[in-house]
Amino acid sequence: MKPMVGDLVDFADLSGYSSIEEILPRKNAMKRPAVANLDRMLLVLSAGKPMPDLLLADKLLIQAKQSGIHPVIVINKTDMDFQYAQELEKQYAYYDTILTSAKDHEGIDLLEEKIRGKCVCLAGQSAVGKSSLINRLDESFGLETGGLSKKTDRGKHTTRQAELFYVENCDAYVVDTPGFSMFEMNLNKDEIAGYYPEFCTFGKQCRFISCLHDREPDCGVKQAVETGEINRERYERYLRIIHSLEEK
Ligand SMILES: Nc1nc2c(ncn2[C@@H]2O[C@H](COP(=O)(O)OP(=O)(O)O)[C@@H](O)[C@H]2O)c(=O)[nH]1
Ligand SMILES: [Mg+2]
Ligand SMILES: [Zn+2]
Repeated sequence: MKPMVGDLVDFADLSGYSSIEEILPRKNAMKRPAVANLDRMLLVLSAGKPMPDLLLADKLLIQAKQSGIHPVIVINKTDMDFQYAQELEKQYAYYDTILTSAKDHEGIDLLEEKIRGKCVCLAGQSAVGKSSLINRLDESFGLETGGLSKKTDRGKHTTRQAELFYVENCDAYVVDTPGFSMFEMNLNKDEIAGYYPEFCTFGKQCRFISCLHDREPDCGVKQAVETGEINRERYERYLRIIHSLEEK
């Protein structure tokens, strides 16, 4: 069954998976954002306002991997702070990343390459430019985009439902999703490291197979953080995630 363009997925009702299944027969499903049958998740980060919530980004990357969905990191708003965009690219060196500016029509060709022939969703915080990027793929979509709320510098949540679009010139189905700011993960702390590509590489050198890369001696991951081969900020956010899971 082919998905119908313009189909709406009720994002507010997370328990209502049946409505999504009716649109797209599921081969994989992610709870947040509530989308199914995806080849790829495009995680959009903003290099300017709103500043990216990288803890949320890391959790989404874990979630995508766990769901068997290949993540692509789209660093948007490069026109606002190109240096920071490059710094983000470095933090996520073990991922597939592209740099874009929806405002200046930069990197749209790279975006097209990443979605060609695929079914993808755009995920990420509110106001990072998800809907703006989809408009750049086909201006006739005319998606509503929103400014930042002056008071909070947070997004105004213009997109309220996950909506499916067909991009003709690259034969791609694209799901726009509303932004969100947090979610709970249903994972055990000892599973988390397995979803970090860079930890899998350097974890082979840990003394203990069950190493959490936290307080254990002879840890290959901690050594790689010291040498700069693993990004320290990514590692520190990882510790925050596993410690928050310990508290529960
Ligand atoms: N400077 C700049 N602003 C952008 C860019 N992309 C989107 N915006 C602006 O950011 C705001 C939020 O965009 P929107 O597409 O609604 O974000 P969404 O909530 O992620 O769908 C709007 O005011 C856009 O015009 C960009 O690349 N550069
Ligand atoms: Mg939007
Ligand atoms: Zn270790």
